Amino acid sequence: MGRGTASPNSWALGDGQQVPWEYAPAPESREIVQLKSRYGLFIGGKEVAPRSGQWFTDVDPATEEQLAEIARATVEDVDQAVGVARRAFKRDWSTLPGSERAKYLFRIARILQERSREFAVLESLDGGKPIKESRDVDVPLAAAHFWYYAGWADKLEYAFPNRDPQPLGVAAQVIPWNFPLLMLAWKIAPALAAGNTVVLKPASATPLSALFFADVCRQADLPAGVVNIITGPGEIGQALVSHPDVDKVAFTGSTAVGKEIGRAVAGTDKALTLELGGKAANIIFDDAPIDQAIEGVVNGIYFNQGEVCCAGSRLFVQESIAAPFIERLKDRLSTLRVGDPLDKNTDVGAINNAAQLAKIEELVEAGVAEGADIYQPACELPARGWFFRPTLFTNVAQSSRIAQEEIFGPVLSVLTFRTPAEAIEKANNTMYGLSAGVWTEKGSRILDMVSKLRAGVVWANTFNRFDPTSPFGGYKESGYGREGGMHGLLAYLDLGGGH
Ligand code: TAP
Repeated sequence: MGRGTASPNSWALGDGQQVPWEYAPAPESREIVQLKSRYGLFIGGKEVAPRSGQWFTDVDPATEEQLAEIARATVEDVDQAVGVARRAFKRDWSTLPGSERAKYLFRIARILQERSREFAVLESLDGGKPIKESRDVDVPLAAAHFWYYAGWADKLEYAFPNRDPQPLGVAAQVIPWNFPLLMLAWKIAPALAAGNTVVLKPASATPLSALFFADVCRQADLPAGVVNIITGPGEIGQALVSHPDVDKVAFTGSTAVGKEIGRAVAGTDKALTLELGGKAANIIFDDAPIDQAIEGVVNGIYFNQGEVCCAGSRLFVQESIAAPFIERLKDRLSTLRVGDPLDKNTDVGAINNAAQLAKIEELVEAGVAEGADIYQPACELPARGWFFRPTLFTNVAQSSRIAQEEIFGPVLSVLTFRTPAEAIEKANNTMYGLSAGVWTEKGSRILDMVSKLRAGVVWANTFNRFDPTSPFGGYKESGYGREGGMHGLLAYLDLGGGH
């Protein structure tokens, strides 16, 4: 299986000898995060105990140790949170001028930046993601969303001229565990900028950053009830999105749950946006800048352990360069450092939860059983925690499960093509349509491919780039509606004459 060595780094001595070396541990201190033993619900600006009197355990995926106990909300708690959000909408938030709402959003953005180290450590502790990613991507991007939408709050009539943009009311928002703080920002920032109030349910595996965000709301003096956070299992999410006094539902997560939510909302006048799964094609032409493309492929699938809805999980390499490209990719894989998420040198952290690890293992076994060739570098995995080696499959059939199903893990399926038409046909042969990547030096080819790929986002000569000004969303079973940019505002507004 493995080809690499435990220590892929070495100095050449000039006489042909290689002296191997290892990275010294460089752990970020977790002292900055002060965890309480228990977290209640955040309703009406206060932390309240759940009516159930029940709590569930939140664990660190890298150690399997308990981080805190989290409140298990009841349907009555959901009802209370929606009622509080409704009153805050009527009494405070919808009556404030946009420029006043903007002040709160700017304040939240600034506090997130001031507390960025704390949030970065927290995201890595709770989610298993490498600290360099939570520090350089999750937290700065979350703050950037609040900065960006703060700027829109008093300019809605300029964003939609000759219309009458009005907030929808109470937004029910349900988010997943792969980017807990960032998904919260994607949901809360545009909702608040547009004048809505929210009730948000984080994933049960990663509730902490949302609960710390409650503290940010208090610090920013946000009027009570404008943001409410409830925690609990999927059925509490179901109760929230089905609540009759909710005007808008925004969900990010699996396609299966997205369909359930679609059914729950059907026949009501609730507005709905769904951000679901993906199986993105990353397409490498023979004239691509190869060094950059290798980095783009690695970033595309191993960033956040591949637990990314828009991950470049299907690699299409033009046949003429496939063999050398795959060799170089394997060499690059052998240099990835897998381990402690809090270590600043770690490239691939822990898998978020045990169920997800089991799903990855099952699909990788299916890939082997279906006859694909597996490559995994011979890196050592920590003895405790949920870890999985970066994995690459070659000889993959289009019909194989690993080419069709979303694995949501550090697993890449490599396929080949000869012509641009064949690349398009194979890339579009999926039930998903969230994202894609094209690597070539020809601008005209990029434009041609972009117009034919059925994907909401297409990156050219880069991958996994996010910006608050840019809309993001899918085709087909990847969902509908857009988040980010002006499109993201639109999802929280009634422009008059229907939305
Ligand atoms: P889901 O089960 O879809 O969970 C996402 C969120 O929905 C969580 O907050 C979850 O709560 C809640 N939820 C579960 N069942 C619900 C229901 N019937 N009604 C309303 N809310 C409900 O996703 P997951 O278990 O976190 O991940 C499983 C798969 O989802 C992954 O393998 C991946 O394919 C996909 N996924 C996609 C994305 C994106 S960004 N598209 C992100 C994460 C996961 P609990 O956490 O309490 O169950």
